[in-house]
Amino acid sequence: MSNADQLKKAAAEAAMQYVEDDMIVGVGTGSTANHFIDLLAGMKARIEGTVASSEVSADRLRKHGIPVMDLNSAGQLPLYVDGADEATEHLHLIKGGGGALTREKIVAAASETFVCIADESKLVGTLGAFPLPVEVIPMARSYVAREILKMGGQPELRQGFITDNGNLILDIHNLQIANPVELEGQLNQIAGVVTVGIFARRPADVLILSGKDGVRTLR
Ligand code: ABF
Repeated sequence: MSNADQLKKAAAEAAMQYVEDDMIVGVGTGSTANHFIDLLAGMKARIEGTVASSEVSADRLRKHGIPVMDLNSAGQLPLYVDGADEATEHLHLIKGGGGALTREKIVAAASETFVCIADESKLVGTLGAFPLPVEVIPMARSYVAREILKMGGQPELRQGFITDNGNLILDIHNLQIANPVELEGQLNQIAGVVTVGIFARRPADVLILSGKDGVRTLR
């Protein structure tokens, strides 16, 4: 396992302490979340099931024999564990590099505690060096891109990518996100935007960061 992968696994291991018996656990997407899924397999008999934030994660969960439930039948979730592309000390995040941001935002919204797991390289002072993913309805692609240009961002269509919901992703470059709560709201207001990859209005509740000196937790 590479060093980077070991750090991701360490963060996932630290998140296991939040999993309790009989829980329905919200499970995220990406290489860090994959470590969490693999660890969850070790206690699958003790949890009631999971809700997945993507088809890819649902497949991985099922391969381990972990039950995957529909959010509509699961109701409010006690816990959601997922990675991020960038995170601040205020627990604001950029997510969606893997394209699963809409379901991730829904699962985060429906969860009491959102535990974000990441290696320390994801911690930034200001969000925006990572291109901000925005999921858009296909017919609104050009309109949304023009509106984003007016706001000073450089939108780029993610080539050859369709989300689990049948939509497109614009990745916005050159943003210095000084006020994530405000920008999340502004982008959400553009007609045709489905989901913005800023998670600031509903930030993480716990941020587990792993580095060469160990794991630390921000709240
Ligand atoms: C998901 O996976 C996303 O929101 C984010 O884009 C990505 C992080 O992936 P990784 O853990 O592979 O860096 O959580």
